[in-house]
Amino acid sequence: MKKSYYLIFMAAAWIICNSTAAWAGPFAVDDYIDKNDSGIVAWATGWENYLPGTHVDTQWQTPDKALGAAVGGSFDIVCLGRGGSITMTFDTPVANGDGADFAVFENSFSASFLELAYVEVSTNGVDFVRFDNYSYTSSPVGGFGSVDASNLYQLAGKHQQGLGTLFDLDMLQYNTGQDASILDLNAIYYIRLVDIVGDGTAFDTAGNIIYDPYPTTGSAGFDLDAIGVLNPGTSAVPVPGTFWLMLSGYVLLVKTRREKS
Ligand SMILES: [Ca+2]
Ligand SMILES: [Ca+2]
Ligand SMILES: [Ca+2]
Repeated sequence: MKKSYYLIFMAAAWIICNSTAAWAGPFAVDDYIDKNDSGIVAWATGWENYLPGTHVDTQWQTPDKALGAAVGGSFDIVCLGRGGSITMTFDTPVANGDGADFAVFENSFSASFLELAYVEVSTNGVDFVRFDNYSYTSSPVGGFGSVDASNLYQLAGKHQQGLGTLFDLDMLQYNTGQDASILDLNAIYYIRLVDIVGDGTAFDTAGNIIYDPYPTTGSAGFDLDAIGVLNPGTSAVPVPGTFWLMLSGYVLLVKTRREKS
């Protein structure tokens, strides 16, 4: 074999071997959207119940950095810390339209340093339903270890910074972990992210251990950049009580006049 052919052959073999090794799991890895995609029409407008876990420095504890459009860098984030959580809120709710309805942006600098979180949604801010989720990472990955995205399903943090992991509210109709019938899938005002501690103590819907980089310190756990909305619903604007009072007064007035005439 000529040297040049040999080099091409070796390069091709390397690419095939490594691409096979890179995506070895059962799940698709195209469940993301770029932060600049025109399909994103709105972003989270508020937050509540930020409960940072351990091993997170105060400089990463600014929830306002998860508001508005995704920045796609490492720093414009709120860090959840080990086992921490936050609820993001939306002036206009997320609705169950065609395909994916919202996207969660984390700040990973690579396609394999994946810090994960459970995703839970709510209509009323009290009753939350967690998306069924699956993780087939078979062993601990260490503080700087790699996670294969194709082993993950419906977990936030599956994709690197600038690429939001997509979630489809329609999938909640097939949820096995939690019954989603308590939700109005066309009026999701709250999305809660719960950091997964990757030391072997957290589980997916099937009971598999979910491993992710552990231990990490300083900005341990999931780092939220933003949540983008692809399918907005109609915000229910409550009719003020004074309106009904005035209307019933008017009806009474008309009725009285008619009776007199
Ligand atoms: Ca949908
Ligand atoms: Ca982190
Ligand atoms: Ca941000």
